[in-house]
Amino acid sequence: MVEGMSTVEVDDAVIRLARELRDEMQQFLNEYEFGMREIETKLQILRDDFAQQHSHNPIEHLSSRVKSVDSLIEKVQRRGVEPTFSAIRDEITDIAGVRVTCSFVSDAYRLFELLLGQDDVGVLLVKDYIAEPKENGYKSLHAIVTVPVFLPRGTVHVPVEVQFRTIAMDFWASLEHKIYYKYDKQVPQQMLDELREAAVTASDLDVRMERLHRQVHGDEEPDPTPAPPLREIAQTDRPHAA
Ligand code: 0O2
Repeated sequence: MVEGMSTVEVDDAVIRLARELRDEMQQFLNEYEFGMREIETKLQILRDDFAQQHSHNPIEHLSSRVKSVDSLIEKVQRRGVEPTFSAIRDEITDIAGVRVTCSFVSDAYRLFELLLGQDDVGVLLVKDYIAEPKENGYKSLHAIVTVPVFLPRGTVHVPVEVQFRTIAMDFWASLEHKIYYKYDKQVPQQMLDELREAAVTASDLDVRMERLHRQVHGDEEPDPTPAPPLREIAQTDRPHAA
């Protein structure tokens, strides 16, 4: 066999394999993109209906992202997940993420209840970092939900991480994130202390702003249902179902 010919055959096989892998990866990520869009639409509908009913917009900002391939690979390695699509699908539940930035804490809880109460939304996990902030001061209400996506090849139930927070919590989290990466995760103690104090200040601001808002709007808006404490909720257990 001529030496060069076998090299060409191997190259073709490698290229075919690479293309197959690329297509499989694209199909894998597309499912998360579609699930994310379903959740976004649900939140937009809740926002528009809420704004019409209560004459204030509960969502200041809605953002979403599908994890980049690099960041997904980093998480797969860090968590020691088997590098197969099936294992990644089972183990990594924040490939699709939606962030809901609300004006007030009560809006965050209300939207959480309304989204998680929908019949086609499954609940995998709730972490209430508003009721129980993280040690560093981080606050947000996290839920991993599943949403059905109807495709020609069948229905897939896609997990989406939804984070509900206020503008003040979002401001704090984005600054903390920048500091964390600027110092390559070795943030000086004095700065960590200041961040914790700033988190308390942000919470105070949330309380004051909501109090002012209620004074202006009177009692026309009901008190939000308190959120469940920090815990895991099995998919079959649907405490938020309407
Ligand atoms: P990105 O780019 O925002 O998605 P892990 O994901 O392994 O770190 P876990 O337990 O799966 O941890 O998730 P957890 O605690 O629910 O938090 C996941 C996401 O919440 C993070 O995603 C951040 O967006 C946010 N978050 C959690 N803790 C903090 C914090 O202390 N500070 C800030 N600024 N954000 C936080 P990613 O994947 O880190 O990044």
